[in-house]
Amino acid sequence: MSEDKKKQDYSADSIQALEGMEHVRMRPSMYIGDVGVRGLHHLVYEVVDNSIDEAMAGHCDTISVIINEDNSISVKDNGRGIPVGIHKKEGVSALEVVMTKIGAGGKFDKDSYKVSGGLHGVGVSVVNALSSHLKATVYRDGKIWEQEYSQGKTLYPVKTVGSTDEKGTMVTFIADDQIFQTEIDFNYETLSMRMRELSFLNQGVTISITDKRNKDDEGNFIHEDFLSTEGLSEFVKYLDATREQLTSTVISMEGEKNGIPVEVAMVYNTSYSENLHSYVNNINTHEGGTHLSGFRRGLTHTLKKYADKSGLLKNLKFDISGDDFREGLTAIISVKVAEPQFEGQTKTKLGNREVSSAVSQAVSEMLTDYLEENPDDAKIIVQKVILAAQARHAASKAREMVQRKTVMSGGGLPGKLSDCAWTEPEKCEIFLVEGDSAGGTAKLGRDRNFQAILPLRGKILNVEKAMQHKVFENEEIRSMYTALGVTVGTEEDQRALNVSKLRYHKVVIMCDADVDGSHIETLILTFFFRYMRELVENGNIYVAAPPLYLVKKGKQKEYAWNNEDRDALVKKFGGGTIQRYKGLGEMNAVQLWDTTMNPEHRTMRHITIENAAEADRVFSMLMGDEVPPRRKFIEENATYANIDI
Ligand code: 0RA
Repeated sequence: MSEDKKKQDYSADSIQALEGMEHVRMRPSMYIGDVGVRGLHHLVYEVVDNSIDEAMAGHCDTISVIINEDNSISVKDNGRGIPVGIHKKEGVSALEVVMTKIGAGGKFDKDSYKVSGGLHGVGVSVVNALSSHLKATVYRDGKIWEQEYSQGKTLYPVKTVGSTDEKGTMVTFIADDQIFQTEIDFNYETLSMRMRELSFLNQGVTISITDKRNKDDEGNFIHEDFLSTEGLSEFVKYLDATREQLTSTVISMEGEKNGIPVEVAMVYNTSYSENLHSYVNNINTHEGGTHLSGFRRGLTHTLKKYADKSGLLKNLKFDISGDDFREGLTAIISVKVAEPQFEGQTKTKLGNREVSSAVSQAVSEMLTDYLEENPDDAKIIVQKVILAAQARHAASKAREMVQRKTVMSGGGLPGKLSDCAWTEPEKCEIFLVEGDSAGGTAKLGRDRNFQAILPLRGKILNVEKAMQHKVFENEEIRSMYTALGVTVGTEEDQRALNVSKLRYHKVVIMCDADVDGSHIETLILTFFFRYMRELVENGNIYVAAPPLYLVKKGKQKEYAWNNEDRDALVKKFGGGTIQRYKGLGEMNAVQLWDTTMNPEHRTMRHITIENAAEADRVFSMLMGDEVPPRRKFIEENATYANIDI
């Protein structure tokens, strides 16, 4: 190729690269999902994923994530280092290609296919495009190489800045505040949770996180090291730490089926809930998909076959359904798929057909071996399944009552509900209010056009510890189903939830701002998490935040939601009296409207599930039998047990 032609090609390519970068900045949500808190944190995951790829290729065992004081993020690994030589086709350093070409990723490393890759698998160049500044440092061949960028644009060609005997890559970026609609402020818990999860999913890789914005009591930066030597079986034990295991061992397997790496770990516990978490290329597939259906099929088939053969089902008077095999089961399924097809509302449902039989076969083999080798455990498991089937029969009656009583089937709304006038669910809200008296105040204070009130009496049932039929028989819970217009159970699937007739798109839990109130709030959230998960996933659930104080001086009066604001108000007014609101009942209707219900002024907590596995663990801990971990959690989380994970 002539020099002229080369130059031409290069400039054509660089124009293309620029266009790619501009497209990312114009339509960031297409690449990172959204430009809110979630998207912001995805930037970190995207960069870490590149290091995880390097670890999975067997070249790296340590990854460090640092939240710097200025909320810039550094991710460092001890891999081979991104190549810095001239990339033949592009005519510039490979590092520059990786950092500036959208979709370049690790494509030119033909030996290792790209298996990780963020929710959208978009590559570190997208992070570069959305950063006001980014610096890439490569430790390789005895030298330290560096290149910096601004909004994805190269500031200078790759240069050497020193020598080293280390190997690896470090990326430091500052998210661009022109792009994000939220403050550039990383949540340590959110990042730490994801790093813990990644360490379970990639056993043997040490992933550490350091928060340089905060120090602990000893004056050290907040820091955690995650290293899982047992991978998924350790993950399962971590999730079930506060549950009672039914068998002494976790059943697990790791292998390849039809060229697809499959890992599974599972254990039965004494609870009644099913906790399946599935991953594709380290991404949590909330909506499931072919790998999950493969798991279910393999599990049902193998256990049924074993139970039939063992004669334990001989005198059973009713059928056993797929659900019965999964009651009290905690399991993780993790597969690596070269070209995953993601479907579904949130693009977290695996579509690849071939994965289903791979997982189903893997599970069948693993479980058949286990049952043959552990006949005592096998018997315990089959007996648990039989109990589940019995309970299901008892529950189906109770559930039918929930169904029959819903509005859609003409059963009428609960008497305690003060409904709103408007009928368009998009515009309507329902407040689930602790206690009849606060319910009365809320009813007076609300805007009756679009706000409905459902008072709930006292502590609702702890669904974490109750069998299904008890849940469906509970009056408060029944009134929630009816008021919300949500039904359960179809001919084919007894547990199927139907939220298509949801009568209010905002469901607001409103409890007292005290310990009891926060307990009730947790009970209600547990119910939604276990029995109406879809509403949580669809973002329908909110928690109202009533103020804690009213500060008054003369004619001036203002509300405060925490001690800092309270003190600031006292200072602003130059003294004054402080009224502590202990409960909603202490406010009159106008005050409740002003502070907590009026969409113009209120601040509500939006409940989302960032990390379903962790949410599951927290709920089972908060609501389970073991008191010490619960106390510890509540103490660590100050006044409120914070469960919006
Ligand atoms: C492609 C080829 C090679 C390394 C990498 C990519 C690489 C990328 C990242 C991103 C973060 N950390 C990374 N570490 C390595 C190496 C090719 C070779 O050395 O032969």
